[in-house]
Order: sequence, then structure tokens, then C-alpha cells
Amino acid sequence: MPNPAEGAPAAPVLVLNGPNLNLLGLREPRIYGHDTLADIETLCRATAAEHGLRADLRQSNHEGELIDAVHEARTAHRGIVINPAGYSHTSVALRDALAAVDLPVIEVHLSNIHRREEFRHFSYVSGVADAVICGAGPHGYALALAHLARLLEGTR
Ligand code: CA2
Repeated sequence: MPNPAEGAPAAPVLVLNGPNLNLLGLREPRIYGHDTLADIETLCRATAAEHGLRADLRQSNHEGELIDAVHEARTAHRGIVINPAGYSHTSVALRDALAAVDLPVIEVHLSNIHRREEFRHFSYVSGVADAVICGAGPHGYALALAHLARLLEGTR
């Protein structure tokens, strides 16, 4: 039963996944492993709960929808964990949106983008992220949520 003395529950955090991540577990297991996006979302919900957070999960294949989700997070969320996928390497617009929202942002990549093709080594998002985690597979999302929880400690 909610305790009225504690006020409204704290806003959730947003876990945002970019293009093609809906195919996880179905193709390219050598690079991205066997876990599906649903598996990762389950992990995120559980990890968020362990840290006293609630996670909202979203995935889109469309740059504008990702940007809209970031804008909505301004008022609806306390922080963002984002795997921008291919847009990491191309999207000034997504970077601008993340820079504009004034929320903690953790960037996650399943693979180690620095051990892959040269065009993946640069991410527009990294320069506006509080932390960047790559190469840890799905566990990277758990690390990101744990770090976000630390950043949010004492805030509501
Ligand atoms: O390692 C990551 O998490 C990436 O963000 C994944 C992106 C890639 O463009 C980035 O360079 C690194 C690609 C996501 C596509 O995921 C697929 C999953 C299964 C089959 C095909 C693509």
C-alpha cells in the first residue's frame, strides 16, 4: 500500500534500444549472442528493481521515434540507458536530443565497437553520455543500470 507521506513514486528510467536490435538472438549470434531483446528487457527490469528503480523499455528502428522518446523522457524519466545501435555512428540529431534533456545518460553497446570496423569506433552519443559501456554483452545493460542508480542516489 503506498504511503501518502512518501509522495508520488519516483519516475522510471528509460532503456532505449535503436535500430535492428529487435533482431537480437535471431541473426548474427556470433557477434551479438543468443539473447533476444525480450531477454535483455527482462534482465533490465530485474536489475532496475534490484537498485530500487523501475525501467521503461522501448525499441525503435526510426531515428525520429528515438528522438521523440528522448524528448518525452525529459518529463517522464529520471535517466536514460541507450543503445543507439547504428545511429551511434551517424546521428547528430540523436546526440543533440540527448544533450538537450539534462538527464543522466549511459550509452551501451553489446559488442566492443573498438575491436570492430573502423566506422564503428566513433559514436556521436559518447560525447554527451555520462558513461559508455561496450563489449560486455547483455551484462552491459545491468552495469549501465547499476551506474545510473549510483548517479541517481539521493535524487527523486
Ligand atoms: O554492439 C552494439 O550493441 C551495437 O550498438 C549494435 C549495432 C551496431 O550497429 C553498433 O555498431 C554496435 C547493430 C545492432 C543490430 O543488431 C542486430 C542483431 C541481430 C542481427 C542483425 C543485427
